[in-house]
Amino acid sequence: MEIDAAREVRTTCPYCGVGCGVLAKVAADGQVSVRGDPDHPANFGRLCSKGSALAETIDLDGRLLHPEIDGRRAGWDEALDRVASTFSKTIAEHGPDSVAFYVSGQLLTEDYYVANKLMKGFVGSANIDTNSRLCMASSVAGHRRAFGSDTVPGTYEDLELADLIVLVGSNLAWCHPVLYQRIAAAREKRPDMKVVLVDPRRTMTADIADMHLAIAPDGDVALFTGLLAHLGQHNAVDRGYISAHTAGFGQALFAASKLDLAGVAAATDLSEDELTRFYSLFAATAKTVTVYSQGVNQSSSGTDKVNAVINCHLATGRIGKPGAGPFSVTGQPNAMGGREVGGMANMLAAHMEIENPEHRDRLQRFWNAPAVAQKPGLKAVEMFQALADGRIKALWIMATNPVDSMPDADAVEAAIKACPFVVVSDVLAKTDTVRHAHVRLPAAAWGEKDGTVTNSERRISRQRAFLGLPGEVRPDWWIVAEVARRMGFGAAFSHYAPAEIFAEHAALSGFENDGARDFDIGIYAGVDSKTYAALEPFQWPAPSLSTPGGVQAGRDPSNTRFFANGNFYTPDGKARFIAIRPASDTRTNPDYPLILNTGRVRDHWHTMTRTGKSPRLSQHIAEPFVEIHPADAQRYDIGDADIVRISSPRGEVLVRAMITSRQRRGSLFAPMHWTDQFAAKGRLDALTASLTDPVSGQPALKHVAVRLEKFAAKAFGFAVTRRRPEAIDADYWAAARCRGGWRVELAFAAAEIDWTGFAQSLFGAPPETEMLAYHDRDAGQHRIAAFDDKHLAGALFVASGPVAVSRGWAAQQLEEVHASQRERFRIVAGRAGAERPDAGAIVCSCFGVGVNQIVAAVTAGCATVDAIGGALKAGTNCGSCRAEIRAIIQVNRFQAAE
Ligand SMILES: Nc1nc2c(c(=O)[nH]1)N[C@H]1C(S)=C(S)[C@@H](COP(=O)(O)OP(=O)(O)OC[C@H]3O[C@@H](n4cnc5c(=O)[nH]c(N)nc54)[C@H](O)[C@@H]3O)O[C@H]1N2
Ligand SMILES: Nc1nc2c(c(=O)[nH]1)N[C@H]1C(S)=C(S)[C@@H](COP(=O)(O)OP(=O)(O)OC[C@H]3O[C@@H](n4cnc5c(=O)[nH]c(N)nc54)[C@H](O)[C@@H]3O)O[C@H]1N2
Ligand code: SF4
Ligand SMILES: [Mo]
Repeated sequence: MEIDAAREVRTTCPYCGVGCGVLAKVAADGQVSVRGDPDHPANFGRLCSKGSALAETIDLDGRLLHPEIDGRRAGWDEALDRVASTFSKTIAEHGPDSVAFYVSGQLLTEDYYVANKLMKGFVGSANIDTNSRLCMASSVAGHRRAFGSDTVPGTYEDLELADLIVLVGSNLAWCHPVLYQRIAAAREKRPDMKVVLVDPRRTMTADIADMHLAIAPDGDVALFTGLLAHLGQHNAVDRGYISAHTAGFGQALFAASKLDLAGVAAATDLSEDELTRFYSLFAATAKTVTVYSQGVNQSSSGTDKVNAVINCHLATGRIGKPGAGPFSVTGQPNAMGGREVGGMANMLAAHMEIENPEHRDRLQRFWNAPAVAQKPGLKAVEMFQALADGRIKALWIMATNPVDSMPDADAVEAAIKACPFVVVSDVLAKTDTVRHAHVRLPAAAWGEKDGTVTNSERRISRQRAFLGLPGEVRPDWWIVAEVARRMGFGAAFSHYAPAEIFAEHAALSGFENDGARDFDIGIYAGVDSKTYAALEPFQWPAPSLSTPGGVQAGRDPSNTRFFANGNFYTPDGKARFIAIRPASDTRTNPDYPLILNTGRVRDHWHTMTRTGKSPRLSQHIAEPFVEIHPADAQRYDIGDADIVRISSPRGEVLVRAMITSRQRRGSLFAPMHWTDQFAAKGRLDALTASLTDPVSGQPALKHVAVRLEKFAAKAFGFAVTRRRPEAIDADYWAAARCRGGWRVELAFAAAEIDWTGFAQSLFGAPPETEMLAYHDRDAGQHRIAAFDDKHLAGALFVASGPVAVSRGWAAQQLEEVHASQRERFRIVAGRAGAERPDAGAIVCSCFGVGVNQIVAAVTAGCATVDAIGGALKAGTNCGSCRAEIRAIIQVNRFQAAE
C-alpha cells in the first residue's frame, strides 16, 4: 500500500469504546505523531493519556513478524495449510462442535465478520465466542430481555444534555476519560447538573460526583428495585408511556415492593437517608441518564442489574429522549461492532437470533452457506471447560489473551496447554497465551490495518492504515479468509478486501429487513472502495432509503435515538419490564473472609501488551497493587508498601499494599493488568472464579472471596537497568519501562543473598563490567551500580524495608553521562539522589509531573487545578489527570489547614 508521509491520516483510537478520532502523521524521518481529530463527533479533538501516547506503542520491539509452527519460523502457505487441514480433519473426525474460535472486541468489524461467517455458516458450529462475554454480555442480555434487541438507545450528546447522570459501576474518569471530560465540561457550563456515583470504592470519578453511594458489592439490584418501588409509591412514573409502550409493569412493581427501604438499606449498606436523597433526586429529574459498565455487567446478577436499571427508565418514559436514557458504555474499541456481526456464541450476524429458524434460513440464503449453526455454541467459560475436558480439540484464539484475562486463569492455561491444537493470531511474539500456541500467526497491528469499529453510541468510524505491513504480518480478515479458502470454502471468501467485506456486512443488515431488526446499515450495501476510503463517522441505524426500515413508523430518520415512541423489537412492539427480586449473596467464609474487586487503572490497557511499551504510561502506576482499607490493614498487620499475598482456592498473587480509606472495609481492589511478562506473580485472574451470571454467562469478576496476608519479605529492592531483565530470581518483582530502560521493584524472603551476583544477572552485564558497591550488612543496605564506560548499565538498591530511593532520579541516571569516577560513586553513595527532589509517582503522564511536585505547588499556594497547570503544566494537555490533581489539592489543603 502507498502511504503518503506528509499527510495526516484520519483514524480511530484502538483503546476504549469512546471511539475517539485520531489524526496520525508519519514524518519524513519515520517518526509518528498523533493528535485528536477536531472533527470527530466522539471527541472533538480531545484524547486521553492513552490516546496521546499511541505513538510510543507502535515500534516493532517484541512483534511477531513471521508465522511459526511449533516454535520454528514457517512460511504463510505452510502455516495456513496446517491450520486449515487440522481444523478440517478434526471436524471430519469429531464433528463441527469439536472446534472453536475465541475472538475479541479488539478485532475490526471486517475481521470479526469473516471469522463469524466461517464458524457459523461454513463449519456449522456456533462455537465462536469472544472476550466480550467477559465485558458486555450482561448488557446484551438485559437489552434483549427488555427491548427484544441489543440496542443502546442513546447518544453521547445525552450526557451533555442531562440534568442528572447516574454512574453505576463505572470508573469513567479512568476508563472512558474523554466522555468523563465531556461531562465535566458540560457541568462547568451548567453547574446545576448533578452527578451520582454508585461504586463500592471512591474512585477518581467521585471527583465530579455530587453524591457517592459506596454500595455493598452487588447491592445494585436492591438499589434499583428500591428505586422502582419509590417511583411507584411517589407517583413519579409515566403512566402514558407505560401503557402505550410497555408490558409487565405491575409484576415488576409488585416484585420490587417486597423489599422496603430498611431492606434496601441492609442489602446495599447505604443509609435510608442516602437512599431517599438519591431516589428523590432521580424521581424529580426528567432528564436523567444512567451510565453503567463493569460494576454492573461483571456480576452473577449482571443481567438483573441491567434490567433493574432499565425498568426505572421505562417506568419514567426516560428513554431515547434528548438527555434521558439508560446507557451501557462499551469497553473495547469494537465491542459494539462484534455484537453487530454476531460474534457471540448465542447470536447470529446482523442482530439475528440463532433460535429463530427464519433467521437461520435467511442467513443460509444470503451466504449461500452449506451449514448454518442450528443451536447456540459454548460461551467463553464453558468453552474453556470444554477445552479442559477434551470436547474441544482445536482452538483458534484471535486478539485476546485468555491466560491472563479469563477467570480461573491457571485452569484456563492448563486447558490450553492440554489442547491438541492451538492457533493464536497476535501482534506480539511473546504473551502468556502466545507461548502455548502450536501455530502463531502474525497479525497486522493498529496503524497497519484498515477497517471499521463501532463505538458506544453506535457510531461507525474507519480505522485507517498509516504504516506499511512489517515483516510478513497480515490483517486478521485475510488470515481467516485464507484458512476458509483452504478448508474448501473459497467461493464465499475470495476476492475480499475490507471495503467488500463491509459492503457485504451492510447488505446483510438490510437483507429482508423490513424494520424488524434494529441493526440496519443497508444504505452502505453497495459501498465501493472509494466511498469506503472516504467514509465519515456515522451512527446506525442507516437503512437504505428504499426499505420500509428507512421510514419506519414513529422514528424520525434524522434522529438516531431509539424508543422515545416505543417501537421495540418484541413481537408486540412493547418493551418488557422484568420482575426482579434481589437475592442475598454471601461469598465470603472464615477461610476467605475478604471480597476482592478487580478492574483497571488510568494508564494501562488490559494485559499491557501495548501500554507496557510506553515509558510515559508505565510511570503512573509501575507495579501491581491492592487497595486495602486502613482497618483491614491493621487487622492483618500490613503496612503501606508492604508486599502482600492474596489467595483464593484457585491461586495466588503477590502485590504491593496500598492502604486507603477510599476502599470499603472488608473489600480489596486490585487491577487486572499485570502478567507474567511484567511481574513475578501478578496474574490477578489466577484468583477469580468461573461463577457466571445465569442469563448472560458473564463471569462475576468483581466479587471473589479471598484471603490476605503479609508476605514476610526480609529484603526489598529497587533497580534500574538499561536492558530488559530476563528471568529475575526474586520472590516478588515487577518491571516497568522507563525512558532509558527498565525499572524493577523487588522483594525477597531471604536476606542473605549474593547481591553482586544478583545485580550482574539482573543487568545482563558482562563479567568485565565495572561494578561499584556499597554494603552495610548490619543495616541490610546494599547499593550496586554497573557501568560500561561512562554509562550506567544498571543500579540496584537493597534495604530491609521498602526502598526509599527516588525512582525518577534513579531512572534518569540511565540517560546521563557519568564521566568521572566521582560521579559514578555518587550513585551508590549514602543518600542517592537526596540533593534532587523526588518528583514522586507520576500523575501527569504528558509532562511527567509527579505527586511530590504537585504537593509542593499546593503548599506554595496553588489552590486550583488551573493554578497547578500554570505552575507545572500538569493537566494542561490531555486532561486525564485533572481529577487526581484535584484530589491531591483537596487532601493537602485540608492537611495544611489542620
Ligand atoms: N485505562 C483503561 N481504560 C479502559 C480499559 C483499560 O484496560 N484501561 N479497558 C476498557 C474496557 S474493555 C472496559 S470493559 C472498560 C471498563 O470500564 P469500567 O467498568 O469503568 O472499569 P472497571 O475498573 O472494570 O470497573 C468499574 C468499577 O466497578 C466497580 N464495582 C465493582 N463491583 C461493583 C458493584 O457490585 N456495584 C457497582 N455499582 N460497582 C462495582 C469497581 O469498583 C470499579 O471502580 O474500560 C475500558 N477502558
Ligand atoms: N479480573 C478481571 N479480569 C478481566 C476483567 C476485569 O475487570 N477483571 N475485564 C475483562 C474484560 S471487560 C475484558 S475486555 C478482557 C480483556 O482481556 P484481553 O482481551 O485478554 O486483553 P488484551 O490485553 O486487550 O488482549 C489483546 C491481545 O490481542 C493482541 N492484539 C492487539 N491488536 C491485535 C490485532 O489487531 N490483531 C490480533 N490478532 N491481535 C491483536 C494483543 O497483543 C493482546 O495479546 O479482560 C477481562 N478480564
Ligand atoms: S478516551 Fe482515550 S482510550 Fe478511549 S478512545 Fe478516546 S483517546 Fe482512546
Ligand atoms: Mo471489556
